[in-house]
Amino acid sequence: MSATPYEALTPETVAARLGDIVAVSAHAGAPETWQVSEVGDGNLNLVFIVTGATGQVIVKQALPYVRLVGESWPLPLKRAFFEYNALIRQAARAPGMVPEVYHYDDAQALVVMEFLTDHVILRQSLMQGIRHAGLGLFLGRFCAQTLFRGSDLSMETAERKRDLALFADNIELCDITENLVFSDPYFAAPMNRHTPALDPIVAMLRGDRDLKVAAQHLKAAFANNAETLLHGDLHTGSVMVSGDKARVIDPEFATYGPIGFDVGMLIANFLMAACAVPGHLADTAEQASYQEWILATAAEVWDSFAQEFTHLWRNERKGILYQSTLFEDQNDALGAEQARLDRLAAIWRDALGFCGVEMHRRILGLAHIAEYDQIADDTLRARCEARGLMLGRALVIGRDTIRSMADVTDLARSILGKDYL
Ligand code: SR1
Ligand code: MG
Repeated sequence: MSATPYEALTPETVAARLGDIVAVSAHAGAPETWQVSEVGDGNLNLVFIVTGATGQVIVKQALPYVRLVGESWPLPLKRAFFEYNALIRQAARAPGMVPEVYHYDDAQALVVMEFLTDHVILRQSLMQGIRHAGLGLFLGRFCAQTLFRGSDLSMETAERKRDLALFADNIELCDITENLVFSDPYFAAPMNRHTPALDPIVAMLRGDRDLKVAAQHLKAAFANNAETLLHGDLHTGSVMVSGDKARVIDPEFATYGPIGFDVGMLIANFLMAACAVPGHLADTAEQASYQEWILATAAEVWDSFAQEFTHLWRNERKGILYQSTLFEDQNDALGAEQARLDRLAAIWRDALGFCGVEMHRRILGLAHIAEYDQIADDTLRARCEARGLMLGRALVIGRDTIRSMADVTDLARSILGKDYL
């Protein structure tokens, strides 16, 4: 179908338009048997589940505009190209952690990929109070493997520079992040919205010069520090889970940026889920216990990231940075360890900052999260969101002095126990 000009699919046209692609029918069976439903609940794309006689596949197609807003906000189809290229790199760098790609069509801006049987979006699971064993471990390892192996710590530098140039063209999606995450929350940008009861806190945050400056320092790091290939939108809506199994999806925002960005965004989404627990679980003892599980999982993300990063540093450091020629080969393993600790400290500081701004933009900006939005009671929602805003601020402002995940979870516990309205 690549000769055909782009046309958005519908459930009715999927079989006619994809039925003769062997890579698809090999998984779903003969097109006459297909049943197709559109299930996209994200902000940008169409997502179809194709169920056939022999199996299921996912068809994800970019729309030429932002689905959340409509045709008034055009968005290039080439994001499918970046998603495809990111997925195949992640599959190589973190085997078994992302869906397998079966087929890519550039002209139709679509990727056909593995259907993850029985999996649900992690965000949904977190609203139901479900625990997933080993989730933090998995996500921390995913971050370390993709972020280390996409950087000059690991890659052959010519290949990294080619990838840097390739993903630098993901301009419009970077522009979304640059505006929606780092700038819009800190002034009354046209597409922003927030729960009205938060007005006094919002005014306080927008009048906080140190916070505004810090957010711009973080934006500078995101825009300028092309350290590694990021997932670029690693929140709990980009993770699918089934019991103790998990996969990471949706890397269409992939770009070269600072290692701490993915890690910080991910931790932010766990912290926000913890803030939103009173809006979803009725029993107060259950609320407290589930919040503890979420905080422990957030801590596990960082701990397992740092542990896997350390393993990769010691065993796979074959790029142009911190060469073993200068350290281990000179009988100076301690030098390599000192450098590793310095790098991890810099990633940690960045991650705390990115974590804080992500918490702000999901409450004050255009793109909110279901955990907050699905709390019907305005006052309860505002109470939960206020804690998220205050925790976000504490992380951004405190990123030089907060030393460990234990500090973060202590801070979170203290803020979860307060009422800011
Ligand atoms: C206009 S797109 C809004 C948000 O949706 C995506 O999932 C990204 O998080 C983006 O910032
Ligand atoms: Mg997405």
